[in-house]
Order: sequence, then structure tokens, then C-alpha cells
Amino acid sequence: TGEQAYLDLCQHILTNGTKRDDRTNTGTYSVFGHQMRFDLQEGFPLLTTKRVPFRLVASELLWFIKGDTNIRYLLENNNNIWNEWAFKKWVESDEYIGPDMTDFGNRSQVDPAFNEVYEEQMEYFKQKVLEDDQFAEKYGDLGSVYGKQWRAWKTSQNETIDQLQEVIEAIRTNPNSRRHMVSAWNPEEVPNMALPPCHTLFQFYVADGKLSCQLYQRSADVFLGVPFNIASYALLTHLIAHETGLEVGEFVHTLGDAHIYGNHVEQVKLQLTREMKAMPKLRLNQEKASIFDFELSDFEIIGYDPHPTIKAPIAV
Ligand code: UFP
Repeated sequence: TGEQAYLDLCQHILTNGTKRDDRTNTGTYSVFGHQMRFDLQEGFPLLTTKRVPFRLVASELLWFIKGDTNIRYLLENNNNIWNEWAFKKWVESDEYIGPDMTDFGNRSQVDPAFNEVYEEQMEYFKQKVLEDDQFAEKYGDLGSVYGKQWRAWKTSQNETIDQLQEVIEAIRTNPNSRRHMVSAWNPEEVPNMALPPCHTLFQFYVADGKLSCQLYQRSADVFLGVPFNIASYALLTHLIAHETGLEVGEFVHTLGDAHIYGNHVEQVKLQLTREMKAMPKLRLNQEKASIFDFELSDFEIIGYDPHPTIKAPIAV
């Protein structure tokens, strides 16, 4: 269990993964169907064999919880993880008159001269989203991403369903229910999404006064994405347990296509040579009751002393 389960998955894929082509043309080693368990009583599952940026995990999760789908909030919190998706919409629009940005994700990684031009456009784009309300509304919004599906799932009657609020209420009033589900996978909207949700569906379970959560993740970039996803759902479980007066139980992470990109293999091997350290702890501001009132400053990670960051190119 815990970080060892993550390291075992990495080793398992390196040993047994099938070499496979993928959408990004990077190439992966992949296995299908895998499960890891994290006992949240043992500590907070931020990996220690490399640094995982908790601040980015937390601000992204708060963004989902607010039901916000505009990157402006993320930019205000110095979080750049969703920028490329919004930027893409802008440079492909009629309003964009700058230098050609076709295939900017790949080109910026292989062409230093282009990268400089790209960085300049991206900087301009970020400032514009931060300062210009109309521009932000048009190009900062990512549409039907997690925040929308969690908080305002659109029904056929043109109403919205607040899945997150409803699941919290159900955990409180009917803990034994086997229907504590939240789905981000909306088949009607998937064809129009830049990135169909990777973490598609999660379920809560209450036993012995403890709240557990299981996530089904359809597609998992095991080196770059998964450490982030583990921390995010562990934090969500802590928050909902806090609001419903429960202790934390387990986070169960179920993966569909679990892959290591060909250009992450050396990084994974390096990580596997490192000794795990003690798990950190999470402290929540006890004065806040509702998860909808939490802010970044209400979280504190204690005793996190990981091995250094390991850099790797992200597949886009
Ligand atoms: N990915 C993750 N976790 C995430 C996220 C993306 O692992 O939270 F948003 C990875 C999985 C995959 C790629 O490598 O991003 C998505 O590509 P696809 O839609 O082709 O599965």
C-alpha cells in the first residue's frame, strides 16, 4: 500500500508493459486495469521519492470545488497547469493575429527559437486573461471540464445538478448508501471537449466512522499525472470527511490504461533507485466547516522532505 504501491506499479509497467502507440505519438509502455490503495490514516500520500507540488494540487482542486472553469482563478494563484488548453482556443480563433502557433506544444519542446516566441505569446495571453474581463470570459473559459460536471451537470430539462453538494448531503444523512457517486464523464459533451476527463468517476464509502474514496481513472500518465491525481483525491477525501464529521479511511485508485511514456523511462528508473521517506501530514483549518469555504491558506502540509523534483517532458 501507499507509496510502495506506486513504485510497484512503475516497476510492473517497466517489466510487463506492452509497447503501444498513442494519441500524442510519443509511445508508451502500458498495462490495463490496476489498483492501488492508500491508507490515509498513515499520512498524506504526497510521494517522497520525488517532490510533488502540493500548492498546484490544492489550487486546482479548490478550482474544481468552486465549479469554476475559467483559468483566471488558477493564474491568480500562480498555477499554470491548464494554460495550454485555453491558449489553444485563442490561437486557433479568428481574433488571433500573432505568429503561427500550429502544434505549439511539440514545437516549443524541440525548437528553442520557436519556444521564445511561444513563451512571449503565452505571457501576453496570461496577462490578458488576468486583466481583461471580456477576453477572460471568451478565452479563459475551458467549458465543460471537471468543475462544471461536479457542480452544474446540465440535465435534459435545462436544469443543473450539483453532484458534489448532493453527495456530501447523502454521506451525512445516509452514510450506508452504496450510491455515493460523482461522474465527470458526460457522454453528450465528450465529443466537444479538448481533453475528455481522465479522472472519470468516484465513489465514497463510509464504515466504522471513516470515509473512503475510490477513483476510476480511464487514462493515467503514471510518471507525471498519477502522483498529482493521488494527492488531489486524497485532499478531496480529507475535505469531505472534515465537513461530514468523519475520519479519513482509504483512497483506492483504480486505473484503466496505466502508461509510462517512452521519454519518461529514465526518470522512472531514477526514481526507483530512491529510498522512501516518512509520509507528511495534512492539517486543515478547523475553523472552516464547509468545503466550499476553504482557501489555499487553510491547508498545511507538515513534515514533507522529499527527494528532489525529476523533470520530464509532458505529452500534449
Ligand atoms: N493525464 C493524467 N492525469 C490527469 C490528466 C491527464 O494522467 O489528471 F488530466 C494524462 C493521461 C494521458 C493524457 O497520458 O494525460 C490524456 O490523454 P488521452 O485523453 O489520450 O488519454
